[in-house]
Amino acid sequence: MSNKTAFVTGITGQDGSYLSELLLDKGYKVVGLKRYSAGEDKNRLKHVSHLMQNNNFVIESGDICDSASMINLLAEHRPDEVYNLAAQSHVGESFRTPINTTNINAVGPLNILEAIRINNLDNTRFYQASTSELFGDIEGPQSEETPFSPVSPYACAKLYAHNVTATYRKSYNMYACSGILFNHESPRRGEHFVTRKITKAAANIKLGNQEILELGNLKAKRDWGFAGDYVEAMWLMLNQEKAKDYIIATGETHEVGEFVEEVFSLAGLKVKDHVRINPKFYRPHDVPLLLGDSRKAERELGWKRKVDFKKLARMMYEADLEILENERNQNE
Ligand code: NDP
Ligand code: GDR
Repeated sequence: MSNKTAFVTGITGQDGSYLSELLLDKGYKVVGLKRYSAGEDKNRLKHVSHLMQNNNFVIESGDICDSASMINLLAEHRPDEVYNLAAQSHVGESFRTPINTTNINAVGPLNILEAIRINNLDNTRFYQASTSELFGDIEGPQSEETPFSPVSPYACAKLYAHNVTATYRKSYNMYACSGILFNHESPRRGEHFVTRKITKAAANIKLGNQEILELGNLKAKRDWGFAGDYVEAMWLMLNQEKAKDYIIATGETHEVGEFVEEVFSLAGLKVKDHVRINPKFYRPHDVPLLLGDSRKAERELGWKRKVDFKKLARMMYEADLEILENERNQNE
């Protein structure tokens, strides 16, 4: 068992919860960063609430945009590993809030790198959550050799973070790397992302709570994996001899429309009876096709995905159905 400390930003998000479970299982102390909110914390922390009794799990309040809070928290905890998962992670939203997105997704990681440097944390390893969105218009298969061509404020800010992480690695000899992760989903996926929006709506329609699901571009193709598989790759990347960037993907691509078909057929529903297109959900520019080539990670890290497209769709639909049925039973 490890007696290391990991500092994880984005603890209230999908990946923060799976990564915390993995690290606690390995014996780490996990310090999770949560930003202040005037609202209830209970709901935001629901995916990690089962970890709260664990003495090795600590929540700290802070914000990656506030360099003072990053410097102070890293000085206090002196972590062995820092995983920067915090982001404004919705690509569509980044067109509506480009400045906020850039502050969080570009300046935020820089604040953390500077906090490591200023505190002389020479042995601290840094993981940056990079993304397949960096490839933008360059159609797949995308590997570590594929050039970047971002097409959203989200991806432009993430490209800055990707580059500045490599710059700190080269300039200060830091163990700093980026995982270029393709879309990964789970029952804990935020409800505004397309997979979860679809599985939740199908479950609601099945139970008679909803009639219509409105979506945008059904033609976009995505390489969808399971978040639980992907957080293992993050840990592997920080536990090598040398820091390197890796692609993490399934090597399969599917249209958004195929995900709809798969989930609606699980629910025994006809897509044409319930799904409508609303231009409101289109983006000014959408990434057309993502298909990752993660052979380098498979070869060098020994990483392999376990959950495929159909299993993922079923896992998410069944989890949403169960949540809604439990809610209905509680209200009866
Ligand atoms: P989520 O959107 O579920 O989680 C994002 C987290 O970041 C939330 O906990 C959010 O907190 C936190 N956060 C946002 N702004 C700040 C801030 N200023 N200071 C501190 N915390 C902040 O994302 P995922 O878990 O899905 O993704 C994790 C990371 O991986 C993100 O960086 C994302 O861009 C990246 N990524 C995700 C992929 C995916 O398919 N899931 C693929 C490739 C990359 P709050 O609750 O307060 O909003
Ligand atoms: P993405 O995920 O943009 O790939 O970013 P999202 O689920 O938001 O969109 C996937 C595709 O579905 C199309 N789409 C819709 N999307 C949403 N959200 N809502 C809709 O109603 C809808 N209808 C169609 C989108 O246009 C797009 O083509 C995710 C995030 O997790 C990023 O943080 C991460 O970096 C990338 O994956 C890899």
